Amino acid sequence: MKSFRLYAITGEQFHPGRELLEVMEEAILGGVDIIQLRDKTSSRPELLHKAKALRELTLKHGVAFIVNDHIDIAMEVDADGIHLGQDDVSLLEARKIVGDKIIGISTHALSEAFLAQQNGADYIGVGPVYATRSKVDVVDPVTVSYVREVAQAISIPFVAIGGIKLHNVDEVLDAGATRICAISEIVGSADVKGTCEAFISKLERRG
Ligand code: TZP
Ligand code: MG
Repeated sequence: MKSFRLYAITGEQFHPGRELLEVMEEAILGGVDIIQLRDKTSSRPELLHKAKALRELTLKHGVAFIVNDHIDIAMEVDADGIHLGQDDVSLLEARKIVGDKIIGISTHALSEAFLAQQNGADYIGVGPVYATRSKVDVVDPVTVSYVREVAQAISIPFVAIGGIKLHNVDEVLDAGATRICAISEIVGSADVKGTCEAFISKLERRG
């Protein structure tokens, strides 16, 4: 898997009146190097349409494209990978379908993180670090000290997620995260590109 550091997930509810593609392209121009289509409300044809468009956009810019939940759509548009939660199809089942595509797994506890690592996840999501309103039925924040534990215990790439903003990302990086993911702070920004550039300069300061 190509390395990544700033991961943006779609969240159209955060940019009313602005087009999905326009917002995500701004994010890419600001330095995002991996994008996930996460959409819990659209119909399958709508999802497929968005996935095709984002696949084209990400290919144009050479950034990775991940589809949340829908393995069939990921396969149909030849996405780079899929992202699955603890209640989705199992990693081992998914691996049989997607072959060597990227598989990312959401984790909230070390036991889940170790299992994902052992079963061949390409990366894990670690969160929510802070409280977030971007996900329904979200578990309690795992906290930055948990991020520190993961950084010490896990050897596959992990991405910190959940309530991460420009104003608190430094403490997540201090805890050992080298990859950051955000929805609302990026796509809900009045200056999407500038926000991504600011994240990147904080990431770069840590090397
Ligand atoms: N998984 C854990 S927290 C979260 C997801 C999808 C939502 C993150 O959104 P935000 O707006 O960056 O808090
Ligand atoms: Mg899911």
